[in-house]
Amino acid sequence: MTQKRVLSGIQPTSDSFHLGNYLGALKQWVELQDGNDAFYCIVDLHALTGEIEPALFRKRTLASAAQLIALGISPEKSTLFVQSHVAEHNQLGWIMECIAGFGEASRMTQFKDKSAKGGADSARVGLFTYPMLQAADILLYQAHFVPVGEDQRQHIELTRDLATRFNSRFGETFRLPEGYILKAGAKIYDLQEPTSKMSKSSGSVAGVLEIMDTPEANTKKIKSAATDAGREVKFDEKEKPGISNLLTIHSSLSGQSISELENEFEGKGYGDFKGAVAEVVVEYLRPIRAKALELLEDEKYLTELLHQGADKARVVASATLSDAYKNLGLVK
Ligand code: ATP
Ligand code: LTN
Repeated sequence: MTQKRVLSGIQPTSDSFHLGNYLGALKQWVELQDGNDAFYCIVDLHALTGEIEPALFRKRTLASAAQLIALGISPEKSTLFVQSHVAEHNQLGWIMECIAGFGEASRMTQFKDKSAKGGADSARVGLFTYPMLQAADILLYQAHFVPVGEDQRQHIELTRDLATRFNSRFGETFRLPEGYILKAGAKIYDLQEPTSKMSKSSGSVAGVLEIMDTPEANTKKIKSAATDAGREVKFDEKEKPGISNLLTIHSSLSGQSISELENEFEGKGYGDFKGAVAEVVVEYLRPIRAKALELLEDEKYLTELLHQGADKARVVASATLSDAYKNLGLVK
């Protein structure tokens, strides 16, 4: 059986990834590198749609690479690269903008949410065209699967729509990708506001469990997580969003099922339960943080590795782009 192509991306928008990124997406990235041909991209151009802090870009891109490797992405098994190193992403991105309708782009909830936060007038055009660049990221690699969290489902649907439209109008060019979105862990919530998603750029500091945080900081965040009325440890997303979120986190990291955890903590209070969650999180992250810090000591190794990744990615991306140009009738 031939290997399946996998592609995904993550923005270098903070010094540290958080547990939502890991459980929603990165854990699946690690699993899918076995037996598949995986391409993983640090999408720095997408990160330009948020606050632009030149001094932080380099630092955060390298920190992202170090964390991805520490979390288990193996540069031998997967192709790890930076989006801006492969110019084909912008080139196909423009084509996708010319295929997409203004109306369908206006329906993207990520755009609506993020632009509403800063006031519609201050939203930049790049935030609006973001999903078309994302479609290019995916289609360039002829990906079968795209491991992402629940919040990205709509962008994957748009990507499929754009590919279908292009193929039927200009001839078979792109594979239709499928989202690879798990049921459990696909949406991890902010610890302080358990009805909003845990987010790098918009979460409350106290509500986001960062991979690079110290054990003490993460323990404190878990112990002061917002809890719900009552004192029973039960999974009930409607009535007990805070406890349900902590149950999902514990279960995803420890491998214990939610019902096993409910039984284990029957008759005990929220305090005991939070202590147990903190221990599971801290022990899980301890070696990962240590490994990432060690990798960050060797910037030369990290940049070389990313350049090698980009060289491999470019081979695939340029073949797809040249097909797309040819089918569009652009003169070679
Ligand atoms: P930002 O806040 O800067 O938009 P983010 O924290 O949402 O960042 P991204 O870089 O946009 O992170 O996303 C990386 C991956 O992590 C995506 O696949 C996304 O679906 C997933 N992801 C992000 N937040 C969560 C979450 N709270 N729960 C589950 N998955 C998540
Ligand atoms: N939009 C995604 C990040 C992203 C991505 C991609 C994910 C950019 N390009 C390609 C999968 C495939 C996000 O906000 N999480």
